[in-house]
Amino acid sequence: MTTHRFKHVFTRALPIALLTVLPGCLAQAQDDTNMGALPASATLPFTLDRVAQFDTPWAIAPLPDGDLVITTKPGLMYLIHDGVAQQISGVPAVGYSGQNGLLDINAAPDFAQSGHIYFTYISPENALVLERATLEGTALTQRKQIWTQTPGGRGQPGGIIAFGPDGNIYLTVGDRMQPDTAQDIQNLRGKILRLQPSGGPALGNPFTVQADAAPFVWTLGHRNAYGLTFAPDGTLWSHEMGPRGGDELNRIEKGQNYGWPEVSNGRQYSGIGIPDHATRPEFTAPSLYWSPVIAPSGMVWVEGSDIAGLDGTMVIGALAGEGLVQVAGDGSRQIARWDLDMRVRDVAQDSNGALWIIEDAEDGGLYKLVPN
Ligand SMILES: [Ca+2]
Repeated sequence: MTTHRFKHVFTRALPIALLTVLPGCLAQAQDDTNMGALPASATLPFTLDRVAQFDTPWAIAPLPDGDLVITTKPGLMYLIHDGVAQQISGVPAVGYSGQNGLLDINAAPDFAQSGHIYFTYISPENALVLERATLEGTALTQRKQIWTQTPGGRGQPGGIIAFGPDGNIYLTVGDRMQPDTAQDIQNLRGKILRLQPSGGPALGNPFTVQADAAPFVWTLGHRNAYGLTFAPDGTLWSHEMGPRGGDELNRIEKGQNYGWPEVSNGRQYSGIGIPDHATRPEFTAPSLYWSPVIAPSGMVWVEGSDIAGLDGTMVIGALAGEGLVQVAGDGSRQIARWDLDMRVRDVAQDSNGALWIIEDAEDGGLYKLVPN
C-alpha cells in the first residue's frame, strides 16, 4: 500500500522541499489510521445473553419504554417486550434479494407522544424507500412514504437513518453498485441525505441552488454506509464499506465529498488499485480505515453503559470482522476489537443503557451485552 500511495504522490508536481519530508509523513499517517491489522482484545468486558433469534435480522430500534423493535431482511418486524418477540403487522412488501430487503428502523424523537417510527426498505421495484408509520401496539398504521429513490438500483442499498439534533433525518444511500453515481449531485445514490421528518429536503442543505435531486444531498462520494450516529456534541459520524480494503470511519460535515469512487484506501475486487485519499486533497479523508476489512454494520454512540470503559466512545458491528470494534469518541483511534465469532449486523443501546447486538444469520441471535 505504501508503495502504491507513493506512486500517486510522485506523479503530482510537488516542490522539492515537500518531497524530502512527505514520504515519512505519509507512511506515518497511513500506519496511524489503518486499524485493520490491529489484534483483537484478549478479554471481553461483557458476556452475551441470547434472548431471541430471527431469520436474518437487520436492525434494532430502541423505544423509550425499554422495548426494542427488530427488522429482518426478508421483511418481518418484531416488538421485543421483556425478552418476548411479537410480530408486528402492517409491514409493507419488500424486495428481498442479496443485500436488499427490510433495512433500518428508528423511533422518532417524539415517539412517546406520536408513536412515529421510521424505517427503510428496498421496494419490489428495487428503490430504496424511507417510510414513516405509527406503531400502535403490534400494528403499523398510517404508513406514509417520506422519500423514494428514483431510479433504484442493485445491491449496496445503504438505508441507515439517524435523527439530528436539528430535528431533521439523515439517511445514507448506497451507490447501488453504480460507483460513478456517487459523484453525481443529481443522482441520489452514494450520498447522505438530510430530509424533513414530514418529507422533502431539509432547509439549509448545501446544494439547494441546484434543481431536482440535489436539494436532498448533505454529503456525497459514499460507497455503502451501514453506520450513522450523532455524538452528544452534534458531530455526525458514519462508516462505510470499502471495496477490497479501505472500510472507512468518516466525520460527516455539510457539503463535503468523501471521494468514492475517485479515491479509496482499498482496491477494486479485481485487484486494480484506486488512488488513496491523500492524492486528492479536495476529497475528505476518513478519520480511520480498515484494511483488511471488517465490513462495518451498525454503530452506536455509548453513554450511560454499565460496561466499563464504553461511555463516550462508539461501538461498531463487524460482519466480516465477526465481532465489535470500539473507537474513540473523537475518531482518533480504535480502542478495542472484540471477537464474537458471529457476523454482527447491528448494535444499539436501549433506554435503560443496555447494549444489544443482532447476528447476520438465518438463525441470527438477538443478544444483550451483560457487564462482567
Ligand atoms: Ca472515502
